[in-house]
Amino acid sequence: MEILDSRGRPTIRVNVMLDSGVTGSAAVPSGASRGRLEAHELRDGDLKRYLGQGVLKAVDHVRNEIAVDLIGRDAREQPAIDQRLIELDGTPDKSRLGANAILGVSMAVARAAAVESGVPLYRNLASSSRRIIPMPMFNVLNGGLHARSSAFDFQEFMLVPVGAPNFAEALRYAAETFQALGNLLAALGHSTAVGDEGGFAPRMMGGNEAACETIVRAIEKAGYRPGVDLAIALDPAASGFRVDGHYRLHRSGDRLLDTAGMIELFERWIQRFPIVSIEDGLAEDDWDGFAAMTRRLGDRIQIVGDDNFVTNPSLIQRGIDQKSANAALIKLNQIGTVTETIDAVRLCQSAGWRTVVSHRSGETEDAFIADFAVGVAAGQIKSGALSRSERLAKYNRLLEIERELGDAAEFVNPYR
Ligand code: 2PG
Ligand code: MG
Repeated sequence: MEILDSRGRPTIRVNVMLDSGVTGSAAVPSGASRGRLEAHELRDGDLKRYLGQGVLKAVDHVRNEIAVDLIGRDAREQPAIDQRLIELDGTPDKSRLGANAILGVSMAVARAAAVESGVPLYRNLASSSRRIIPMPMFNVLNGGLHARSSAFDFQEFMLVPVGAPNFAEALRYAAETFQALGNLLAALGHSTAVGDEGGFAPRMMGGNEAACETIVRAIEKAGYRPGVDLAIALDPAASGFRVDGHYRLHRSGDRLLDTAGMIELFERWIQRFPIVSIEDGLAEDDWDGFAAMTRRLGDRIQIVGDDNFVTNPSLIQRGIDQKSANAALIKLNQIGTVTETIDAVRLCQSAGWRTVVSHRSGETEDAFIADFAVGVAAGQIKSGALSRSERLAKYNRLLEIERELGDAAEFVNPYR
């Protein structure tokens, strides 16, 4: 069925019922700052409904094509189901049936199979016997395409509770700091309205750099030690401000930087601020730049590829070969099935790369990625701020998983 996401735009929810009567349901998220090579999200284009963003065609494909074909198959055979979905679609980017239709079915099947087997979803997805609760990255300042009126060219400024002993404490460190940040912004006379991922989106002077300074102050105000208890991660989402082969930082003083200039800026920042990870610091087509940045900074911080790899094993393989990064962002809807997403994670793990399972800026209350991150032992997750329930749903689910696992739960600082 067609439902609405956290931006009030249509998305798809799929319900699967097995012979036993057991059901599984899943809802598909949607991005704003998308990689060019992501699997295709099918939208109706009918301007009379939801400005053309309806997903009734995708819903129709699930009901009248996918369901008809899958009825009678074994829900426990996720790889076979996903392979069948890929064949049925028949295109390299899932554009015929729609990656949203395909992923909704794939995730709902995984859920139903877990219920049928009487185990939690993370256990049913498990590819490792270790139960690693992911280190979270909490988005606290929003910019770029996620907050068009904010002062930040960079899309995401995140808090990473590297010193927390477990997930519940990590959540507390970050929630207290998020509130301290809100109080600090208010005291400075800035807006505390939030962007698409729940982080604050003020129009403060000084732009990107001031964002990092203010986060450090908030960490201290909350009583924590910058770099020891809480560190900073960035997702500039640089494809969004790439203009004619340059990077145009127009919200923070209209500077035009080339690739080398961007890398120098990051290097200066790493010396000044407790930054542990930079995702999409350069644009998705700047493959040489990514390799240069990894050579220069990769032994000091995590370099994550998102728009360039789009959770696609063949693009990740290219990145591994060219040493373009040392980590990949993992989003189910960039590639379109659960099995291919697991393959992408495994590929990273076998190359010694780290992985960060990620939400999209358009989300739903579905917390699938929380279970997914634990199941595949991803090690890290980002699911937005400490505000807005579609973001908190994932963190609250991780609290539940950590509690349920008890002593079997491991929480490790991936940057050590
Ligand atoms: C990103 C994502 C999630 P979007 O760039 O990492 O934060 O944004 O879903 O808009 O592509
Ligand atoms: Mg990104």
